[in-house]
Amino acid sequence: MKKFKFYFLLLTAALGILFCAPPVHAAKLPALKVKGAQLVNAKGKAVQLKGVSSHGLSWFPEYVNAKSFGHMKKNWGVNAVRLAMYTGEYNGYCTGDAANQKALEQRIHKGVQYATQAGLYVIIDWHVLSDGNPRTYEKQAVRFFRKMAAKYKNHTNVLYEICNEPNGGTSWSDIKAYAKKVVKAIRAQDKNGIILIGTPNWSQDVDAVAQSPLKGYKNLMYSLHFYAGTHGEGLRQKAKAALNKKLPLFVSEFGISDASGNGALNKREGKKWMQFLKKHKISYIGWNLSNKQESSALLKPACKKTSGWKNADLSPWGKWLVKEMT
Ligand code: IDC
Repeated sequence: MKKFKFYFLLLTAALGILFCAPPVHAAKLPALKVKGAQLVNAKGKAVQLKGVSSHGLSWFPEYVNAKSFGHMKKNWGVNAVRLAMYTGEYNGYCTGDAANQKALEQRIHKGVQYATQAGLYVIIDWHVLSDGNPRTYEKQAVRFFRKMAAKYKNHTNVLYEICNEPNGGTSWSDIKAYAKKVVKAIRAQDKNGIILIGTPNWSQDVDAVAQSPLKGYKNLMYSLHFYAGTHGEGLRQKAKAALNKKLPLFVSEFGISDASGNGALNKREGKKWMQFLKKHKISYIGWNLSNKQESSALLKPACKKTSGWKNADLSPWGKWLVKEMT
């Protein structure tokens, strides 16, 4: 009788462990930090993030799903994704209504969840573009990032990108003033998360930023964006000048089409850029995961799948980028 009771207890305990144990989460990704100009892991080893950006979350939300993120991790060699949330145009966070704002936040939360499950780093991108100067929606940005940082301070895989591409003549001193406020709000919650700061002139004038980067905070990096159909050696010279001053750079968006996101691909210049990024171990994120009829879309317009793509589903740019990353 006693023996029976013992085995019964053993069996229930085993079943309990099997069925009631908390769900298994993807292993926590190592926290990142910035050492000198380099992104590194806790052991100080250089880390190069490689990945793709969503198109605008209001335009193409369907690609933010668990299967697509899992597929890209397994088959495309990505270790990061970027969630591009426009602030101005087309149901932007700051121009749409409250319901739209809520829906966008939900998409971000889902995106972070899928990225975490897939074992990917994920960038929350405040996609300033038609709004030009990030100060236009500064209050909203502070509120948004305070909320995000409170929620994700323990997520070692989340990076904050606080202004995609300041433009329209916005000066570094304006961006710097904005960044001070947003970084302060993030740091009040999240002491260590990596923060990417946009730079003047569509995130190109990193040389100007290197003259007077933000002081007093660690783990800050600066965005460098290029489209190889438009930008070549001249922009790499700016990047070199910034690196000489030890400015941490992060290519949070790039393409090999022209800067409009369309037009012919320049693969030759693209190769030069990839060599440059490899040499300096700079992280890069390709624009954009969609099937839009434009040459910077990674999928063919005829492809209706939102995950599980074959090589034949990829646009010429998609094929090129996947080959680079794998
Ligand atoms: C473009 C998209 C295009 C969309 C447009 C909205 O590719 O489908 O209609 O934005 O204005 C950037 C921006 C990025 C642009 C991209 C191509 O960060 O939002 O996407 N680009 O123009 N900087 C340089 C190029």
